[in-house]
Amino acid sequence: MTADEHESGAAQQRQAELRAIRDRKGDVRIVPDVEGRYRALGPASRDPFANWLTPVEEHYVLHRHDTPAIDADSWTVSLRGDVDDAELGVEDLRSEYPTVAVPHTMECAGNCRAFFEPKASNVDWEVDGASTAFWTGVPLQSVLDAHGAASADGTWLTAIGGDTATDGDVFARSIPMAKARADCILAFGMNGQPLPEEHGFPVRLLVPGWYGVNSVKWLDELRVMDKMVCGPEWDERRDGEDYYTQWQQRNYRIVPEGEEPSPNESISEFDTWEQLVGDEVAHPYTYDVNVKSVIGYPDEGAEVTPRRDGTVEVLGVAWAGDDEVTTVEVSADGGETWSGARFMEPHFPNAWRLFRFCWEPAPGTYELLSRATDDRGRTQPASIGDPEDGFDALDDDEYPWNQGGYAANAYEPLGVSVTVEKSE
Ligand SMILES: Nc1nc2c(c(=O)[nH]1)N[C@H]1C(S)=C(S)[C@@H](COP(=O)(O)O)O[C@H]1N2
Ligand SMILES: [Mo]
Repeated sequence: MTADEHESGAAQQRQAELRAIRDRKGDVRIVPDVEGRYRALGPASRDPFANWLTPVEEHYVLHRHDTPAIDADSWTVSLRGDVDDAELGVEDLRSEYPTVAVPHTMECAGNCRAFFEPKASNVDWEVDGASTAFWTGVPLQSVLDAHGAASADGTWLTAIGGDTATDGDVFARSIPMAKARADCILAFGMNGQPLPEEHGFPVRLLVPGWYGVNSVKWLDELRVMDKMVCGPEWDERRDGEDYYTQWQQRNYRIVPEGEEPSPNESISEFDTWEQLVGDEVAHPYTYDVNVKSVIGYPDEGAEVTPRRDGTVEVLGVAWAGDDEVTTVEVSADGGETWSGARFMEPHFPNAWRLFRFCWEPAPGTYELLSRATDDRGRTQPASIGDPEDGFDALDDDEYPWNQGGYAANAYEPLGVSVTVEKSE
């Protein structure tokens, strides 16, 4: 087989998988991927952003390699490193540990990449790479404790996916042990249903409030370490086969134009925004999600007729990772003036909040924007900056352009244009 034939076989397989997922899910679109590598699907409309819970069918999907065919009866998660070695069967996990359900707004760190100018590479997400589900599984802390895992400050947990690496790049992510023990779960259910194969069947890591990349699907191994995956023993193709640092040290880093991401063995700041504004990490890792909001109703380009009392209800969601959104404002004049929206309770940690704004427009065409602020006083910036400004863009209320198009939370590109008709 020539390299080209191999390439086209892989491309066909990817297309077939994308179509199969779309057929199972229903109301989703295949999201364009400029390099033709990922499997990316998102909701076909803004409807999920006008509702708190995202149906499994509309939950976005993203992964890099083929979905592995896994026999759940024989599948095990291996525990390795500074912990008692073990092979955890999926049924054993279910029966030996307590079951919990946790809400989580999962957002791909590349969400909203389509608004970068010039274009950043890979999947061209608009607002569609974010969804909220209730995840069922077992607390990771109880599994780690039962096997004597190290937990001193500076301990890391590396999760390795069971998807077959396409170019030798095994899907592995490292998170600090403190987060692993605080609220992570080994998940086997989603909104009360068994985990679908494209979401990580039979078991995935779930890291509440942090970018989706950390929630490793088809979990194969958990390794307790004194550093992240970093260094030659992880960086080189072990046995001439695979390497583990691609998704931790190279991709999913916020890197300005013209720079290479510098690897780190350890860091102590896990809030993505704090890494951006602080000095510890030159090229931030995408961990805790930045504050953001999206209007779900009216949808982009909608024509609406006010109710008898002259009002139009604007609905949307706002989230801030493992921080809490405290304020959402809405503007109907492109950001000149802002009014406060109200939250619709209940509020769950690590999940978005549904907001409502009662709007009284005259007939005409409007640009509706939303802007959220978190409990640490951080507000979404207005726009995405230029490559030459680097992280200095923040000083001008602009989110820094970066090579991978990661973690952008600027509000202007996410607005909707709405035409208001005369009320009856
Ligand atoms: N094993 C494995 N896990 C993975 C990925 C992957 O490619 N392989 N993609 C990650 C990324 S980048 C995201 S955003 C989430 C998406 O999860 P979902 O498809 O269930 O929405 O899965 C993460 N877990
Ligand atoms: Mo992602």
